[in-house]
Formats: sequence, structure tokens, C-alpha cells
Amino acid sequence: MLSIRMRAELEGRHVSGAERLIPAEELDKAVKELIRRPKAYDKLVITVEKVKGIHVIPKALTIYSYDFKSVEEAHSFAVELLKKEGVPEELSRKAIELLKRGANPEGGNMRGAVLMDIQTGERLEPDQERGIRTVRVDWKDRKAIRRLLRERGIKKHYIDRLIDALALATKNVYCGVIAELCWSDDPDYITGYVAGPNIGYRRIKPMKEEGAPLGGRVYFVKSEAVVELIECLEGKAFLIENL
Ligand code: PML
Repeated sequence: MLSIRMRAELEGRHVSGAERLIPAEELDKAVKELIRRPKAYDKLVITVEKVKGIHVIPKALTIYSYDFKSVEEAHSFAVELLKKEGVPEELSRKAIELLKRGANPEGGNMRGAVLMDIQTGERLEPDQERGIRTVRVDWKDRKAIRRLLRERGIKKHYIDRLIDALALATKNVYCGVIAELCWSDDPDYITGYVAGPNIGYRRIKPMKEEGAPLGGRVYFVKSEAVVELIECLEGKAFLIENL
């Protein structure tokens, strides 16, 4: 199997990223598809790597979707859900504030996720500009999953992001992330989610105001398991079989 990763930049800023885990004979098709993903870029990097030892996840986290009238209501709902995974309100609020103002200490968005200690709220990622990136995860049959989501009434506009984010969130739980908070840094995409082993994948709209360019991911984690967790998130390869 091959891991194909794409990342695109515009004026030095990360604007798009995606990954596929595919058999070698599908390389051309996957590259063609990935280079069409970013709306605009001045630099695009494709990385192709051989991967061995693929783990199979039979079923993704269960999807639920909610609409709210305001970002405040949406955030309060997210905070309540995170409590079900043991995240104290104070830390959920701290994570929300972090994503709102840009979690990169140099300003703006990070490429990867923040790792937040679920006990102390301390940030545990070794490099706070880069963060931790969940990679090496894909669907066994992406086309079939896309079809199933369309049948469930998910609109075309949401499908690509939903498929990728659900795969990431599912792998995160398998690696031992206790809960996750996410919304996109794309100014036109205001749906975000919280996820965890008990709550599944809860899509929530609007997690930010229309046009806001800041977003990202916060993973709530146990500090004692952080080395193994990073190894799993960045190193182990997973294929998800079904919804
Ligand atoms: C992203 O694309 O950066 C995050 C997308 C989060 C929400 C995806 C969804 O379920 O619609």
C-alpha cells in the first residue's frame, strides 16, 4: 500500500491538505484527485510513501448533526458533549478560545492539532507551531462511503470534508485520544465537530462566524500516554471499513 499526502500553501500559509492510503496501481488516479483539492495555491507538495502493517477499523464513529442559531449556543452544546468524555468545562472553554484566536504562538493557524492535557490544560505537543498531525488513515472503499453519505442526505458541499474529518476522528479514538474539538480554518466552512468514544462524531453548526479564517483541532489527552499516542497518530496506518 502507498500513503499519498498532499499539502498546499498560498503566500506561505497552509491552505489545504489531504491523504489517501491506496494500492500502488491507484497512484495516478489518487494524485490527479488530490491536486484538484485546493481552491488556490502557489506551492503544492505531494509525498508518496510505502506503508506496511495496516490496521483495520471495522466501523467509523457514529455521525450526528446539529444546527444552532448562534456560535455561542453551538459552543455551549459542544462543551456539554465534551463533559460526557470527562473534559471539564473550563478546559473545553480554554480550547475554544485557543482555536478562536489561533493556536499557533507565532500567530494564525497550526498545521496540526493541539494536544491538551485533560487534567491540567497544559499543551503537550513538542512543537506548538506544527502541532500533531493525524496521518495514514483512509477508507477501504471511499467511493462506497461517499455514496452511503449521499444516501443519508449529506449535501455534496460537505462530503469531502466530512469523509476526511470522520476518518481522522475515528483513528484518533483508536489511538487513545479522549475527546476532540475541531472547526475548519476555511473562512467559508462553519461546521465543526466534537468527537469521542462515547459521543461518536457530533457535527455542529455554526462553530464560528462566516468568513472567520481561524480554526484547527484540539485533542484532549492523558499526559502519561503521550509518546505512544503521537507514535500512533503520526505513524500507524489504519483503513476504515464502514460507517
Ligand atoms: C476541516 O476541514 O478543516 C475540518 C472540517 C470539520 C467538519 C467536517 C464535517 O463534518 O462537515
